[in-house]
Amino acid sequence: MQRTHQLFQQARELIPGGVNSPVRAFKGVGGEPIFFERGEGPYMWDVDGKRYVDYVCSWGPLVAGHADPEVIRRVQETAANGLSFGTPVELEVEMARTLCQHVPSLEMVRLVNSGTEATMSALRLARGFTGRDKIVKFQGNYHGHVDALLAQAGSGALTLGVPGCPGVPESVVADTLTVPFNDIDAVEQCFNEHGNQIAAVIVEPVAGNMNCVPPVPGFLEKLREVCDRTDALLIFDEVMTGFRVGPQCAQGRYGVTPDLTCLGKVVGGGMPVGAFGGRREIMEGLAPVGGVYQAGTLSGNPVTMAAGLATLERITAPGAFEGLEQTTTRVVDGIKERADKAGIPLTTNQAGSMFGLFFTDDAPVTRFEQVKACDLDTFNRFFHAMLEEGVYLAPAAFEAGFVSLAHDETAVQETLDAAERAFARV
Ligand code: HOZ
Repeated sequence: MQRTHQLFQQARELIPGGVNSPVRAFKGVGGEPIFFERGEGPYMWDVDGKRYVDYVCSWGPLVAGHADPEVIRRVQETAANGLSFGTPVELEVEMARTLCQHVPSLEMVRLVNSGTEATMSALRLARGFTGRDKIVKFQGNYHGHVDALLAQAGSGALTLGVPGCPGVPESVVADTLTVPFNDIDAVEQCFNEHGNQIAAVIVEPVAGNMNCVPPVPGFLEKLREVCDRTDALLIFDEVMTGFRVGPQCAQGRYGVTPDLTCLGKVVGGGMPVGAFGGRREIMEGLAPVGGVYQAGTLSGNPVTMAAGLATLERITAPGAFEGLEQTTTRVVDGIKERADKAGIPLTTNQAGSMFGLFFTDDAPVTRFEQVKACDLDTFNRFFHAMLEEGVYLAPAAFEAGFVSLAHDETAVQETLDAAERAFARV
């Protein structure tokens, strides 16, 4: 680990914490982050030459695996013609058409450069459309680092134990109402108190930033019902779940259609991207048609579109998603079997190609409080043991895991053998 250690020392001098996104810093699990330099299929190699089976997949986007030859070919071909024009390009029309075809709620879509931009813009649009200010978010859900949405957020804010966020004025979060995820009664109560002032409810339909927690039956339906009753908009943040929990995203899987949808990650196939869309009458509130302003120099750039389109073709091909889901089940069930054999309490969740490992016997895990009560020390020991065994899991107990189309039988078996050895020594 010589070179990775040296690079981290240099990085710490030049970049706050040595990282460009907090969860990467290994603060939750201890130790130092690893620098990587190459990926192929289900594997990636660190700068010291060690190989790992990867279950982070760049935090979700790499559903086709690392350096998928077709994705790389399309990126190279497109890049050769120029990286960005700051004008409309044909590939963004193709992307918009592809998204509207596969995502049930989309009639129109706007492309941006990150999931954070997508949620921030969707919120502004919802407020502009309804003429109301209040928004409802769920505890432990994370919607990027949007000021108004950092209240009781998951992901890095949770891992680092940041209760609020310095720099976010109280006035900015004054209209953010937070409710426990998967708590239907709390939603009802919140709407009874504030219903006619609420512009929107924003939710990760499968929570993926408090580990992986699917919705309980009736939860998403309840959100749809209260929004319909009060003329609030329902926003699904599918940045993580988009093309990850189903070929029609979470809204297709659970049969609940939001008014607005935020996307990112898989849609860019590993290039920076975000998107938000929904019903035409709402989307036409955006400038230049309507008055809600939103813009971006690199939005819809052709190279990102090429990577995203090639990736979406792979995951929406007939049978592809079903195969990916089966592989994920084999990984998750296999790890659980080995934990049981070793006598270690482990509960698992799975939604499509996303999964969660919880060191607890309090099953099923459906609530934020249960997630926070898990045995973090055992998770951290397991994480490091897996790392030694050549398996890269997310370096925090509050992040979901991801499987790709490239995870074949060999990679899965390597993972399960590694888990058996890791459980023997945690
Ligand atoms: N927000 C991401 C996890 N939910 C982490 C992104 C990163 O560190 O790259």
